[in-house]
Amino acid sequence: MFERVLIANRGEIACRVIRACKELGIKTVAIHSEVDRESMHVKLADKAICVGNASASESYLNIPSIIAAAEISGADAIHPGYGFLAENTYFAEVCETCGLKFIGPSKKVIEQMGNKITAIKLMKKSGIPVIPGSEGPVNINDPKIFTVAKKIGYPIIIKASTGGGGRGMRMVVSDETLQNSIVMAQTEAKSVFGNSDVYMEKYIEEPHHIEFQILADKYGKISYLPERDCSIQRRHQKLLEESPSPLISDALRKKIGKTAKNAASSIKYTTVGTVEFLLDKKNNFYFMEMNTRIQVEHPVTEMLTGIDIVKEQIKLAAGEKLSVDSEKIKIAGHAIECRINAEDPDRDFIPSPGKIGKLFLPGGPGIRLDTHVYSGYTILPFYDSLIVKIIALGKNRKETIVKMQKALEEVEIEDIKNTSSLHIKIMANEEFRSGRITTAFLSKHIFRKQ
Ligand code: MV4
Repeated sequence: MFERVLIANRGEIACRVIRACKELGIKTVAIHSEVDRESMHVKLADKAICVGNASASESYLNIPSIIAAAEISGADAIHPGYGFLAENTYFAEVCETCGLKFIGPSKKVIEQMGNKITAIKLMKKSGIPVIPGSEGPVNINDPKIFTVAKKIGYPIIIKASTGGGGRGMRMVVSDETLQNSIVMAQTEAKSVFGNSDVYMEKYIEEPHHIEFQILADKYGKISYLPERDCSIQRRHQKLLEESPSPLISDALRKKIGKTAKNAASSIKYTTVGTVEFLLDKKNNFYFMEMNTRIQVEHPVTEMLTGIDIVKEQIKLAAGEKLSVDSEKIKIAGHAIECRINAEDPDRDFIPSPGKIGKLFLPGGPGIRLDTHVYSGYTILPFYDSLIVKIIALGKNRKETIVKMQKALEEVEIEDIKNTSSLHIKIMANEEFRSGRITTAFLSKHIFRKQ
């Protein structure tokens, strides 16, 4: 097992990882920017090192400074959390070169899955169902684009190969606008991700976004955990996640879960990761992408299964054998996570940073809070706007929704506009309560304009 882990992150996920390390008897090193001295992760860690200025590019993305901090503090491993350097192939490689264990899969797998075109090609080759599409990058001068369009049929979606978060995505409904949309997608992809490769896919209407958590050791054992339904997103940012999905039967769970396991196995995946699928109205499911990191929504699955995914991740990275079996997992009811962000829902979700006054957060049986904030803490404008993740676990979906509603009603974050009111609306919505949620839910039922 590792002796000392450096956590190359901030916020709630840095706190989450530090606590997991402490439970495993591992010493912890926090890094922070100039403006993050008062942050909770700095207080929780055994040691903290300032790695640069407020701007993430000068601190949490500053690879030379982070590596220097690890060497000076005598760390033997680095946990990247999510965001920042978590899926950066070059960072994983530098860690390896410097004799620091990167807590994640191999750099080769990070690279393969980071490029969606490569990922889809690999999955297709292994017999994993993929969305009908161009199976490679497309260019406007290539007449093949019209052949592909004819074969898969409109509507079509154009996606950036190294993209994510919905940037560079374009919907196309006919041949007339295809070339134009490809150019626009390429231009956006180039400016946002530095890579202009885009590909075409059949547009699946009102799909469900479901994902399976995977755990894998380096001896070839792989397990999958029950799915998370992440269909409720706003501008491609997840707002809430739940598990199990209200629309998936035990038989379908097993079928997609085994597919997720095969997907991970085919690329010799190690540690923890997530395989994302789109599910259409007829229960056809398609591989969409694989995330090679711990995700924001991992606590939903932890609540549901009692498995500490972060501790497992660290143990697997240290070379321990996987002790979790998919077949033996007990689903303890139903879990929902709401992400409360420092954003103003009445002003198009503009960020609302600033100093928190009085702070009242919910509690009680079946409520878990993952947060880094406290009364008097200043939410900084430089980083993401997540204040707290509220996770509720009840006997069934109905009880969990009630628990979550009550928890949300207890939230008071003085002086900071936040999204708890939006979540209260969602919990009260009949369509949501019925479980008929697709990716179109928010625009249809919550943000509907008169
Ligand atoms: C899609 C899709 C329909 N068909 N791909 C991918 C990234 C994610 N943030 C949005 N993505 C989608 N990819 C095909 N071929 C619909 C979406 C989508 C979506 C997916 C999950 C949750 C919310 C969504 C909202 C709009 C579009």
